[in-house]
Amino acid sequence: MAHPKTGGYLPVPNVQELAQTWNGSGELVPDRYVRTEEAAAEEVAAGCALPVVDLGRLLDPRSSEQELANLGSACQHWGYFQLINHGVPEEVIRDVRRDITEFFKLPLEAKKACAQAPDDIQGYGQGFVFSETQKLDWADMIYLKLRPMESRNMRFWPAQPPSFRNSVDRFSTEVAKVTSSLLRLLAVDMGVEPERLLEKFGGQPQTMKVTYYPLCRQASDVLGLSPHTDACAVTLLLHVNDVQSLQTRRDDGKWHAVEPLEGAFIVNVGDTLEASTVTLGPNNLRTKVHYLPRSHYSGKNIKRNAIFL
Ligand SMILES: O=C(O)CCC(=O)C(=O)O
Repeated sequence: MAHPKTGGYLPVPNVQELAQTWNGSGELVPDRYVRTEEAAAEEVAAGCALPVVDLGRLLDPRSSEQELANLGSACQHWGYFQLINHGVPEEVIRDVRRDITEFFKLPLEAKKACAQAPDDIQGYGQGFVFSETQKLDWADMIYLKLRPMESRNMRFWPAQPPSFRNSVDRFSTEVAKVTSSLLRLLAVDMGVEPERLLEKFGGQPQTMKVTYYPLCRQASDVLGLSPHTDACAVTLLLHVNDVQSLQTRRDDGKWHAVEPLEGAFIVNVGDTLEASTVTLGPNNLRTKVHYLPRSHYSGKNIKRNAIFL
């Protein structure tokens, strides 16, 4: 998602807290969250055939050519795919999910120990609030810079639960390996030298956004997250629970509901990767492919961990 400025966001009410009292109140959802027309604006196609890409097969010389065609097609027609056999150990995923879940269960005051600061987009709060009158997403989040190491500001890293920092650190290391492999493979698909994308994006910041979408009694009137594309090269999304609500628009122009496979990363082509399919080509014209960046979300009751590179 684009970060139009590097300063902080305007403070708004905590949605998890609001939902806790409002859901049982019988009152209508506060007007700043009502987006009935937007939420109903577009039809969602039935069923989901989001392509599944197997990193193990991509890295195996016996199957890499066939799987690379699968990867390329997913990036060109969907801008999205589910990545399986990605090699991140199960316990690393289990631990980060557990600690994220525990963090959001903490009382508000404890979570606020790592609240966003006025001049920084990191920390616990809400994202992309730039005006007192804009409509709001039905979600809270924590956003952290993970890499390079010197970009980490531990003031925003939860100290509760006590294993949180270690879990996120291990997760970040594993995800960095996955993204390096993907960037090499995507370069091959684009028809440029395998190291070309790594040279361009390898040193770029890795950030993590964990979003909590509280249950909403008026779910059809709110949006968990406004439609957007991601400003980064690639996003790896990990579902923390099994509530389905992510939607994506592919090149047929329709929205498709994503049904995540257990343990898979949902990988999203970001704007800068899409732009690379133009700028890295011969004479800066175009590589042999053109990727599609697109994503949309309208979540209701879910925590999700998105790593951006
Ligand atoms: O939570 C999701 O499913 C999507 C997250 C996302 O697209 C974002 O934070 O930019």
